Amino acid sequence: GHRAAVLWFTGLSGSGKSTVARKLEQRLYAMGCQTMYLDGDNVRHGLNGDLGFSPEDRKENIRRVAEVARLSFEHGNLTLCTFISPYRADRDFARSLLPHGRFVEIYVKCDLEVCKRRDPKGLYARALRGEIPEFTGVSSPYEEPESPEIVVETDVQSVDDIVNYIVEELTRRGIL
Ligand code: GGZ
Repeated sequence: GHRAAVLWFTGLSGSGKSTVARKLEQRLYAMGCQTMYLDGDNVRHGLNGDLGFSPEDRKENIRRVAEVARLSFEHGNLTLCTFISPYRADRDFARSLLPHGRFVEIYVKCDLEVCKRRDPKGLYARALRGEIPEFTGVSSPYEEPESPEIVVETDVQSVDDIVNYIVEELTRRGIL
């Protein structure tokens, strides 16, 4: 069993948020946990298809998904959210919707140069050519978390090690 919680992954594009969250969700499912997964790229094609990447639109993007995460939490799910969520104030808003201890901020740390090198969708290359305005890390800021519950480093640790570490931390925190 598990206690409901929101696992909020934040980090640069290409940092590995979705890779880690997908692996973790598989692991949680195998443990018998009831999960829900909200992903930036996905949500932006549907629910938030009307939003772009200005600071105001990112704020609204996070506001809506934070509300959906709250509903999912209230339903009893371990809710995984992967959004760049570059602004501290927006992440703190998401945190404010949940009871103390039930919002777990996971900073998926990865050197910007490594993200640019990975560039799985070629977005950094396009952004560097000036073809994508307000691209996080290139022409739009990323505010690092100041006191996240969990920090993982995808340019240092393997995905399996990271998933094991998160499971340990969630256990230590009484969520698993
Ligand atoms: C950042 C952008 C941008 C701009 C498109 N800036 O790596 P991806 O491709 O698959 O995931 C990124 C996704 C970011 O959406 P989020 O909802 O997570 O962003 S935020 O929390 O800041 O609202 C990236 C793609 O959309 N993408 N344009 N300008 N990422």
